[in-house]
Amino acid sequence: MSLLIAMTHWDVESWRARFQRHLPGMEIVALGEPFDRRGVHFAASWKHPVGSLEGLPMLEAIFSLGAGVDHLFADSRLPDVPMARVVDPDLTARMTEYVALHCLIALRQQRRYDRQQREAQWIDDRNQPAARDVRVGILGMGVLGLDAAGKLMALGFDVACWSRTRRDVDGLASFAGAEGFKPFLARTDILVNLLPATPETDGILNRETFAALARDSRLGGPVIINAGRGASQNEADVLACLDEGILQHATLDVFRMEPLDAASPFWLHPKVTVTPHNAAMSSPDAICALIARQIDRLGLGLPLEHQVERARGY
Ligand code: NDP
Ligand code: OXD
Repeated sequence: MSLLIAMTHWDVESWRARFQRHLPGMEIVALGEPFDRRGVHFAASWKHPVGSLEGLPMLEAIFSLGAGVDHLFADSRLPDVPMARVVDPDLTARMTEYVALHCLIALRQQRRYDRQQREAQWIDDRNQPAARDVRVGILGMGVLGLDAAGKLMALGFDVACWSRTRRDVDGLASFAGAEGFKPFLARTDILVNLLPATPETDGILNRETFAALARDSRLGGPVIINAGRGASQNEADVLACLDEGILQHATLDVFRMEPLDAASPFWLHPKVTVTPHNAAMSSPDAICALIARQIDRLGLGLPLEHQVERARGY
């Protein structure tokens, strides 16, 4: 019985060694080398090549090596077996750190103070809004959104969320579906995107969305933070809205094309913060341990945890 490592861009040998440690009885094989296709019961994928999981007659499950699964659905020939994704407390905590960091930078106007420091300017400015005066709106209230929302509320921010289905969380204003979208945006000063990339969320961060954000922000204008997926942003609209003052600042961890091209205008834009898709790095060991646990569950006849719903696309 074997587990197939099906990845591009990552170092296969370090993953093989980790899987071997966590699954001592399992043969670990990888794309690009000869292996018995009938022996493969499990596949661990990060951006596997289209069609490369076909022709595995004993395949029982596919594991995404990340929290996102858009890379799985990018394969139009994906076998119809159960799929699971990464949900890991360490990854979740890191995403919350990222979101809280960038909300606090916006709240405390840190970029302005950085500028003033470079210019040796001491401006005694007492006009600091309190966190309670700043409305954060989180798109996507799943594992990551919920954790970030709780901690932002603990910092005092006025937090709302938008998701497919409503959330009943104390102190959190919940909006859902198409009818909830505009009211949600209208009370948002900092828009945080933690949505998965699906056909429905493609390009959701666009001019119309930005124009519907609150115009009476204590921060002086709407701020966006995208740590979900690049496919959710219309990049031409982000740049145009920053230049036109419809947006005040954009912090972007994800892009339509990654790595971001050296010629991209995002790099040098004065109102953009770029991070290299590392808002929430996953610990490879934690991922292998999670997959080993899932395989144990299947062996015991239990369903996979964190199962991906094919019809929803996440
Ligand atoms: P979950 O699946 O737990 O949550 C997804 C949320 O998005 C749910 O609240 C869901 O609604 C909502 N949603 C999905 N589609 C729609 C839609 N069409 N309209 C409204 N709401 C929608 O995912 P996670 O929180 O674990 O992760 C979110 C994403 O973050 C990942 O898919 C990945 O793309 C990204 N990510 C980025 C990382 C980085 O380093 N930048 C690291 C890890 C993840 P409902 O609750 O109703 O189902
Ligand atoms: C993920 C990511 O999906 O790192 O885990 O983007």
